[in-house]
Amino acid sequence: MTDAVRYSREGAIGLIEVVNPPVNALGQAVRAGISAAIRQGIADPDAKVLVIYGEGRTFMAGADIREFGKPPMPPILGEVINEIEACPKPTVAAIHGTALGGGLETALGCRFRVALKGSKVGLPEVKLGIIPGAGGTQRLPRVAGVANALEMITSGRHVPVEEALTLGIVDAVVDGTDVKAAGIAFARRVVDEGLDAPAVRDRDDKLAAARADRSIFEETRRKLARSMRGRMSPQKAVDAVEAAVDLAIDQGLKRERELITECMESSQRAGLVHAFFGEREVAKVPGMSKDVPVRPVKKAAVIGAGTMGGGIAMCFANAGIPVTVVETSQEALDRGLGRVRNNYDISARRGRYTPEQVDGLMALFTPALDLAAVAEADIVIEAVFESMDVKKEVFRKLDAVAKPGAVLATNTSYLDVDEIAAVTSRPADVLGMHFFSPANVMKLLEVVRGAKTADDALKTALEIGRKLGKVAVVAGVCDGFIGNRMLKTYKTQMDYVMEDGALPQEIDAAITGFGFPMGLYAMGDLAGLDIGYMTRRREDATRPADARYVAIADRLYELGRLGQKTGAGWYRYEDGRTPIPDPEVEAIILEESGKKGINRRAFGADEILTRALCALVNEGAKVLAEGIALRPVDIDMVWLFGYGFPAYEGGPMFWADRRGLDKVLADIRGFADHDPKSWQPAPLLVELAEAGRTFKEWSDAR
Ligand code: 3H9
Repeated sequence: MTDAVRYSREGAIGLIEVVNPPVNALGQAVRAGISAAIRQGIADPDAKVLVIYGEGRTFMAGADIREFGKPPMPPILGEVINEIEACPKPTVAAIHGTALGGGLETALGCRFRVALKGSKVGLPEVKLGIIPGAGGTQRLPRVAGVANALEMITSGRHVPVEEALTLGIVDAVVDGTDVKAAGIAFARRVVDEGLDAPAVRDRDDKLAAARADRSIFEETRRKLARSMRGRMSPQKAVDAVEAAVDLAIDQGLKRERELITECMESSQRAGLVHAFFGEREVAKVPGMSKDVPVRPVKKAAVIGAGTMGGGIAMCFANAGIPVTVVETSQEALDRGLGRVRNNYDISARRGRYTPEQVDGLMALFTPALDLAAVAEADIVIEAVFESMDVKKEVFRKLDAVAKPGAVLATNTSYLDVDEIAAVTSRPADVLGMHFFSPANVMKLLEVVRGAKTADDALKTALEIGRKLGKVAVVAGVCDGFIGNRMLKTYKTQMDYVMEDGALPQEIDAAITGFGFPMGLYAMGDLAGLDIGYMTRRREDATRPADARYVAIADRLYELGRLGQKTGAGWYRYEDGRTPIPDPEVEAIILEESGKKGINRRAFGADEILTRALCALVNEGAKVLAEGIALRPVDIDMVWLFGYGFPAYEGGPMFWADRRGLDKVLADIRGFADHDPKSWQPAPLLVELAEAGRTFKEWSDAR
């Protein structure tokens, strides 16, 4: 046996304990250990029943994801589970925490499953670009029925064990916190009451409905083609469950193995696993000691009750943190909190909250008209109008009233955080917390570290981000930080492509074809064309006189085409939200190209996409070299969680590494031949491409 699995006995109960912190992942040592322990249990003459459970905070949370992409190390999990299932003595899985993926598959290899109240089970493999590969697609339908199994496997949902009990996935749900005791108690019932159950492989009754009416498979495939557009593994999961219905179990298991192998080798798996670890990695700030304390945050304050301020305040309330919301007029305050209430009421109508829960959430808000009301807040987030003068004024006042040690954050999306910090007597407490709109929905939070921001203030902001359910990424100070700075370069290139020959719908189709949920211009219509217009007017003063300037968006703005809210922008809208290409826009584009004497040419989707991605990667390389982003993975997570970059592509820097930086550079050089001014290859990209290295290798070596 290995150290990762222990065998012991209490009376007639053989105990197999998995000890592989933090989540008892089923790495090679655990697999070998379980296999050995099962054999030991079989050989132990005094053991009548065997109980498998996990030490620490959880049952097994699945296969060890770190082993993906490496040569398989025997024994493979499917074989170990077959061994459990073939065990001549009854086996009991005692579940606490989460039994996910290979964890649930292991439990399904047992004759019985008992779970502590509050724990969860699920097969979340599709979220990693694979399918359950150790029998989950064959055994789950046999206990839960085909429809339930398809829903669970294709969504990856973590199912509360109380629900799993009604679905037939677990046999008992018990109170208590001691999983070993719960396992032993259940095992005693097996001995004393002679409880018996067939092996899951021998159960066929729940497959009958889908055998009689197979329409569920096509229907599920059709739905997934829409809801999981571009994703390979959910479709493969349907194939695997269908095999459970069509084939004898051993053939079904074989088919499942073939299908997971295809998924394992796919680039989607690589991208999604990068996203899984990336989401966790960004929380760790290189160079920051573990000993840096987090300041306690019991109360928060948000200055400004506009769309952004209201959304940020909702994040705190949702996390159970009381929040004071400050505005300058009663009217603005009423309007802001009215919008918040309305948002909660909508969620309540959709069944997310009861009316009492909404009242409870609203009770966490304290409206205020005087900035002095923030005096007790441990963190204050300013979300006022995006103007340096206005923000400085707020921070001067904040400095006078906020309590010592409070973290003072600005929600600016591009302004210089150091300049704002400098008007206070405590720049070490000042940083940026850039939420994305709608703030209560979007998962990205850029935490902007100023030159003088203290480590503990930064760590506190990251920790708060985590509590609010965000993916918090550290960024340095520059215009637009990580995300908006890269967005600007990419958008500029797309504007050039439009002026040189493509239409908005062609550009958007290339982008959504890659997997973004929305096109760049449809997104602009959603945000409102007034936002970009204001930004461009702000930039007028600093834009070099000889810079190429595309005025198409200005023309639309001047016509009152502000996007969805006015029924027209880059597209026109008949139902308020479906973009319809508009000949009027095309005429304006042709006119603007004509004014500059541009001989418009056709752009294929591939060229558009390559230009878009190369623009992102080139700017990303500059962002990295300047230290604005700490690692390439930080850029990737910004783009996944803030801008809809398809998770299965991993993010722009991951995409570039996989494509090969030499190829990316060659493309950029090709574009530069025609437009050297806007396509200057980033020095870091050139250095790495010429050395045959990747962004990740460069980052890991630092
Ligand atoms: C599978 O099972 C395939 C099989 O069907 C077929 C095989 C043939 N492996 O999330 P946390 C690490 S696919 C390796 O912060 P929480 C994680 O990176 C698998 N490492 O904790 C982190 O490391 P660090 C199906 C893993 O309490 C640490 O553990 N299973 C794994 O917020 C703590 O994680 C899944 O997809 C793993 N499987 O959440 C479940 N899981 O401290 C994936 C976690 O160095 N896991 N780590 O940053 C989860 O969803 C969450 O981790 C869980 C706990 C809900 C369990």
